[in-house]
Amino acid sequence: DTDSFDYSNYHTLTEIYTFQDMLVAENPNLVSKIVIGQSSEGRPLNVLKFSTGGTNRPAVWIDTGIHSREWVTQASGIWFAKKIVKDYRRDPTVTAVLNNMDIFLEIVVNPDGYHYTHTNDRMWRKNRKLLSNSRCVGIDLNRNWDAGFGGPGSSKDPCRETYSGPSANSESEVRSIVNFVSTHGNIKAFISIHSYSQLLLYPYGYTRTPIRDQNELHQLARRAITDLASPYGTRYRYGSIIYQASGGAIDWTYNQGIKYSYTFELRDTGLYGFILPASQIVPTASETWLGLKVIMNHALRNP
Ligand code: 0X9
Ligand code: ZN
Repeated sequence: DTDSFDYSNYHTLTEIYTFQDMLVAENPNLVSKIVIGQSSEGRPLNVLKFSTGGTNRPAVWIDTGIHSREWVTQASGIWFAKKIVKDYRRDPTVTAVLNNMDIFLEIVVNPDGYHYTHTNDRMWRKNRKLLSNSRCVGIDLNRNWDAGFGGPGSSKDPCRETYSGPSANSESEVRSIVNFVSTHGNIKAFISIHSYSQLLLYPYGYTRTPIRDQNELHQLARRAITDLASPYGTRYRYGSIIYQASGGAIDWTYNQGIKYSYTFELRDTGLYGFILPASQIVPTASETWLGLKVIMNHALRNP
């Protein structure tokens, strides 16, 4: 069961799929699983829905693992899922959020890449789409969104780590989220979680033009990283352009009208980088959760 699940270690894709099904089976009144699509290699794209009722309630979206090698993010996603279930009716913020909003959590946005990091190449970042025009494999799923697609900080070369793909939304893993978000129509916050660098970013990444809500998102980011730092003193930087990247998820969601669009870059700042020791999973997830709660609580109380 999910009480004896080992949250302090990394897990294979199969183990994560089993975890998701166990959590649903144990909490049928709170958690359900939605399959929003299939990866290019045919794996299910699972989203956990945490809901206490209502129809099409305003919602928070959280995703982890769009880049497969960022293992602390999928591990944190697992921890968040369990934390939500444990804290509903115990923690006042989680309870208030879930009494009024739904939470959608996609723990493994890039299952093919994640599987590949276990079997072949721990440092794989992109998906595993085969290309007709190149021997190189995969598209960067955080360059494939329809926001400044193909611009600075992305590459047209399939052999590069930041290859944008042939066209915006060409990738099923992206298109499935785009369809889900568009059809839902009532997402208030969209938080996409990466590692590493200890950053909290808001739009835009594709242009230096400031967003209309720059001031509000900046202040909210400051409050989020302040709470995040409280248990262990982990220091984050925050802002919009810390480095330029085009075709990213949160720029698209922001342009869709989802004001509270953020990207976290979790621990560390480079000592271990993507290969963060498993002993840091629970500390990383738990401090990040404090930052997430600040954003969710703000989204609950503000238009
Ligand atoms: O480059 C990315 O896609 C993200 N960094 S990562 O090292 N995890 O690959 C960050 C994208 C955030 N967008 C902005 N630069 N604003
Ligand atoms: Zn990333």
